[in-house]
Amino acid sequence: MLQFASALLISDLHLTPSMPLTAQRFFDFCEKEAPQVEAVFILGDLFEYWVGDDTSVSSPFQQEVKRALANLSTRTKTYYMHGNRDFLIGSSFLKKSGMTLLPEPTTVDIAGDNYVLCHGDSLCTADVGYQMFRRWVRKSWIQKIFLRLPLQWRKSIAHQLRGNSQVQYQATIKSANEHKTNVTLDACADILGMQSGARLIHGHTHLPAHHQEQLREQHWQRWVLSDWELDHPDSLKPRASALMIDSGGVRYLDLIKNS
Ligand SMILES: [Mn+2]
Repeated sequence: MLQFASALLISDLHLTPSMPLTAQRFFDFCEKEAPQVEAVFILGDLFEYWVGDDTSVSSPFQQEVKRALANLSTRTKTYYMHGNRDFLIGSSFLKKSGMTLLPEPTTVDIAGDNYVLCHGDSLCTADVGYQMFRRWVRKSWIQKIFLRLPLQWRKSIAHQLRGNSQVQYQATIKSANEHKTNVTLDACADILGMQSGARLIHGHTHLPAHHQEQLREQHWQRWVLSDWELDHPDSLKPRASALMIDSGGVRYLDLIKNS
């Protein structure tokens, strides 16, 4: 098992050229906070969307993110796990950025405790439609076909899927059905196996919090990572944080106050 004395965990930055302040905070994070720990874990949805490594060559923005990651990975170990928006990040981009891909879930030892890491979408098992969609798009033969489509087609498919999930997401929140877009106790218990006192860390739901949870005989702690949003402060509360783990324990690092 991977072992580290200290780590920072982030997810759901949803980086895109139209959110320059969020991107800038990430570049600063790579320079300032990240090199101070032994390992950085990016638990998915680093990018708003990803339609193939071949597109990054022609995108100055993706090149800039790649350079920041490549520089960071020379100073501290940088691990990446696929999210539901950037699961098409492939070996070419990983190699150029110096990140090591982790399978989902992965258990790591940080400062003497075991943590199970995942992006989080696989835990939202109340959303049966989404889980069906997820099983399809994670099939390698489907991905191979998709990656051979012309770039404009790929972009337009990705755009439509994003639009759908946005509409659905908002409808779900309004219909007081929000448990559908959150993780279920059953899925958490499943992923942790039968180990009691286990520790789970994930992103995806954009609901950062520390939970003590229990299902039947099993109990565990769960930390949810925050998304990053620094570009629309009028409509939404600006937010960006990382989870810091070292010999001092587990805590959220507010990256807005500390910028
Ligand atoms: Mn996600």
